[in-house]
Amino acid sequence: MIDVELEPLLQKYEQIYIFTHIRPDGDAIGSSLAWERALKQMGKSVKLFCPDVIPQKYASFISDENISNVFVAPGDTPTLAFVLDCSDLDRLDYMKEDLLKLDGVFNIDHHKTNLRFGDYNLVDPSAAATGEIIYRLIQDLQLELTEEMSLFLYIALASDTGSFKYDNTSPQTMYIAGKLLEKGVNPSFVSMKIFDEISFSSFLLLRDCLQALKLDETGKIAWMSVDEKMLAGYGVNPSELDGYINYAKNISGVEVGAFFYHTMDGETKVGFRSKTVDISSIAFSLGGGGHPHASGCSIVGKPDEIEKMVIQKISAMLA
Ligand SMILES: [Mn+2]
Repeated sequence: MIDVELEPLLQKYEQIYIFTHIRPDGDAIGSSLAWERALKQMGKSVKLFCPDVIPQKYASFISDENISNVFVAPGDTPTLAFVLDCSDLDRLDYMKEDLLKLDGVFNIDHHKTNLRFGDYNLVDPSAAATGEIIYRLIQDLQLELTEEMSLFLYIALASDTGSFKYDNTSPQTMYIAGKLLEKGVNPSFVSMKIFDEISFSSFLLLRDCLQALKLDETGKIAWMSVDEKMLAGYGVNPSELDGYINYAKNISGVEVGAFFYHTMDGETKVGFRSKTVDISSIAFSLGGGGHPHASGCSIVGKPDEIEKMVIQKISAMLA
């Protein structure tokens, strides 16, 4: 699974950079923060990078945190980069080029489609979240799992399993979650802050989306769309759209939920969720990626044409 001995490799570097993906989710943020704390315990100088802003809902957990969206050149110090939760380097967006300035790239991920782009690769698709892999590394390196690290890892696991509801939730996931609770993590606080609470402005936007929700003639595909103007109208940040798609997917009889976010620059971000079918092939065929039941892609074109094309692709797949 891992193609290098981690400990001797870490001994070679005093400085370590950690990168995670654009539109960071709980796994990206939680696994990166836990790994940062772990490496700091080993006496390393660590910097965290993400090519995006961190959604507001994480603020209460990482208020003292500095995840930079501006790259800082490492100078003359040899620097090892860890890339967490990224199936390919395009997920680093404008920070992709910065990796080339570093001395080694260590890829840690759980997407089965991971391109193994690193000099070293630790890819385990059986892990429900990158946070699961980080938990195991912390154990293997015999580091202290603090309450704070446990909280970060719990957020990672809960995020990628939809609060332990998706079928990637394994006995291993629950075992680790149990160990994290033993460290003092409060599960109801995490669920409320990360998954349940939404701002009132986001609620108003959601109400508009639900009003315009569409169902195809078979009743198996439901979709919603928003454009950047609607978001601006309510003062909603795109990161707050997470979770809207579940309303479409959760309707009885619906197999696939789709969500379209049309931006001003002519790009549409499409999200897919499915109950049982593997929907990721559609995201891949459109240049995106993800997991069997949760994936997404970006398409440039006219909003109504994109919606029509995507819904046709889903219909063809379900037929
Ligand atoms: Mn993940």
